[in-house]
Amino acid sequence: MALPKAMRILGAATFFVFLFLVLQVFRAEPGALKIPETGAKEGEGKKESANKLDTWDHDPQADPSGEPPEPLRRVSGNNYDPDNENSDRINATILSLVRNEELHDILQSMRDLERTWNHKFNYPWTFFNDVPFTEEFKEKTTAATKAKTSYHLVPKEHWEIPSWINMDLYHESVALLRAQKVQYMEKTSYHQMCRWNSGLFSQHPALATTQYYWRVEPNVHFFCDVDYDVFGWMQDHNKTYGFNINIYDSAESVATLWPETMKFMKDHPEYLNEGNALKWLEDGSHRPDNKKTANGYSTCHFWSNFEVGDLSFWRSEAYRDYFDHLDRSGGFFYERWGDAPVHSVALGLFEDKSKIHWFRDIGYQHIPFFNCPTSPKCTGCQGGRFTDGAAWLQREDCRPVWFKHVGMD
Ligand SMILES: Nc1nc2c(ncn2[C@@H]2O[C@H](COP(=O)(O)OP(=O)(O)O)[C@@H](O)[C@H]2O)c(=O)[nH]1
Ligand SMILES: [Mg+2]
Repeated sequence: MALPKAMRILGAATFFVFLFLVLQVFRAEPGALKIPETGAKEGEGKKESANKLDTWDHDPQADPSGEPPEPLRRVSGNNYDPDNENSDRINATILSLVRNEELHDILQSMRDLERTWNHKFNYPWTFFNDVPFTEEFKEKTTAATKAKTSYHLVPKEHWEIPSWINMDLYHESVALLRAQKVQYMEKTSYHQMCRWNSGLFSQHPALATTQYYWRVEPNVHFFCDVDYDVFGWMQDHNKTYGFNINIYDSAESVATLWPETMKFMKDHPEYLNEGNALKWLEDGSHRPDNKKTANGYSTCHFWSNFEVGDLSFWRSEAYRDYFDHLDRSGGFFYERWGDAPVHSVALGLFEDKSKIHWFRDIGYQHIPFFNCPTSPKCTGCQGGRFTDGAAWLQREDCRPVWFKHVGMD
């Protein structure tokens, strides 16, 4: 017997409401990314999919986020007090290469990291400089923390332009890459800084007995309360490296980094880790032009002004050999290889990708980019915001490529 018309309309309406609700539930699933596999080959001239909004439906940071998985080491009683000789602190330091003129800016970074994390855990601060720190610098930074502070000179032989660099070629290269708008190409100290951060910081005698470090730059911001021992977490979860922003580099600045790397790998296939992230390093699907200019490297890298890492990796035989190879090739000067791409390529090749961790819960800004979680622990940044700069900066975000190949752990 046919149902009355009103019943049929009600039935259909109920069905559509149900369907709508089911779709909403699926859309809201935390971290659900939509990264289309275009299947396009490099150089097919396919229109570049450059807009973040084209490539994933929303930033995973717009989803509520909490803390990483247990075990998490917490403050309990005086276990992390600054003067506790038997504290639960592990062998780790916060470190910063910084100039005297950046005192004001490093105090800003210290205030934020102390407020959100380190006033609870009291890890020491280790400062490095290529010239002696002023008394004012030492006094003010020491006053900014209850934890220990120490100040160190970078050895001359770690900072000076190496003897094998041909200075005529260097000047010619500077002129050439300046014309290609490579930022900081003309600043010799920038090249020296990138080289030091790539391969020499881990060799500094002041860190000889230190295992983990957290790199902090002047004028960065931290937004979220972090209530666990970040270094302890790295150790307990067997992590080598923690990042929080992943972006593309200026391809011209690293044009021969990948070919040099391939030469090295030809001689040292034994260093390639079975769990490597080669696919991530070579993924040109979002920015094929970058990959082309960088001769095979996507230029996607962990933004190294934030790094939480295990120094053993930078001291490993594989990395020492790799750094020496790169250093000898001269690319820190003839091009403008950054420590970020150099570290990222090495991690992608020599480390198991499961040992690299996205610290989604550590709210952070280094102008012009953010890592901003959606969490009640955060204030001062907008959850899910990637940049407050010009709109085109959105396309610099390459986290989707990392998540595609590795996931969000
Ligand atoms: N002591 C010292 N530190 C430097 C020098 N150049 C850069 N740095 C530090 O190296 C880090 C990166 O430099 P920065 O100017 O922030 O580069 P950017 O973040 O790439 O724009 C910061 O911690 C700087 O303080 C230098 O010539 N001497
Ligand atoms: Mg900086």
